[in-house]
Amino acid sequence: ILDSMRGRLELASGHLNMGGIRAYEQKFVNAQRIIIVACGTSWHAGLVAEYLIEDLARIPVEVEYASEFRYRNPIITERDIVIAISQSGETADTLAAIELAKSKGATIFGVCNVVGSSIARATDAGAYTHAGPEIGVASTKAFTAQVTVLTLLAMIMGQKRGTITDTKLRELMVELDTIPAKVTKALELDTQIREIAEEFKDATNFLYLGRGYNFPVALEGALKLKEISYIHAEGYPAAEMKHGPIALIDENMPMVVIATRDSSYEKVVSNIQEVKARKGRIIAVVSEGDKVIPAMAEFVIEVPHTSEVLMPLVSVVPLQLLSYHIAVLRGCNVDQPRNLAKSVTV
Ligand code: F1P
Repeated sequence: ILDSMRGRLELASGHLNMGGIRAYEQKFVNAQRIIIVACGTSWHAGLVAEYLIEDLARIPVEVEYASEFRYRNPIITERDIVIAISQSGETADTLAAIELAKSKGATIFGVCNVVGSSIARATDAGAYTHAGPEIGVASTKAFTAQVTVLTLLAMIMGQKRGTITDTKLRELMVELDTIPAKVTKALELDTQIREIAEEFKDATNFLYLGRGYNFPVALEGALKLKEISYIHAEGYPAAEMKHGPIALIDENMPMVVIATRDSSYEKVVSNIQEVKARKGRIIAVVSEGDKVIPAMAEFVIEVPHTSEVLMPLVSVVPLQLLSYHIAVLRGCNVDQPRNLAKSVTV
């Protein structure tokens, strides 16, 4: 697992199909808006991309469920770029969203894993994630590879549009190189996370909270748990908790809070206090060396620190491991979860 994770990050950052991006460089630079279409885990990678592109390239982004896109009458123009993200490259809803956007004259950029797949062929240009085939049905390594590619894309767009400085770009490039080692360290948390899984394997519900770049990670953590362990789980932006989900918190509710040190850290700390006051069982994912949250949470998972822009690449790993161990302890087949198809082609 470690080798393939290291390998895929190197591949994604080293052999990105830059030709695909370069050919459409001016379109990207002048884009009025970017619409991202995807399903499931790929949609969560799209949400991370929304933060990245708006932050680094200052282009407005909309992230759409491909499965819903065509059922309204979306406004799409020739000046829009549509980014379609898919691990399998065969997801029928994503293909249908691409066809609709194409018919309105938008430029379609694909982020796919499988060379020659239907989605890759339907797009005008694209970047392959080269993450190798997913062994199981549920996407895991596809997510980190997609986010890596989308990070590079946002950095390139930011550079071309002059919305990030050369110094900032260089800093991010240097930091990106440290990510494989940080992911390796996160994977080494395996034994600790298995112990946490033992504690929660009989839970019937889970809540996941995150803010900023960690909000899509919360959604992805909840989806992984649902997909492979069949436990009901929901992810929310941490601040949304007060607007409803707070009613669910009691001494039986496990709450996974992704609380790494970033610009919203203090706010997340106060969310944890609110959960604690209602006796929720807190499993916190924090940056290494955090002194505040370990005094409040029942379980603490320390991940290597990295800047918030790159944090999803690291913070998702313990959540994937948690879902994996809970599923295995419940006797679920993690590679072939019930009712799930590798490619959703209808
Ligand atoms: C999308 C997706 C996956 C999920 C499962 C079903 O697939 O929802 O995220 O884990 O495999 O399909 P894709 O378009 O990324 O191949």
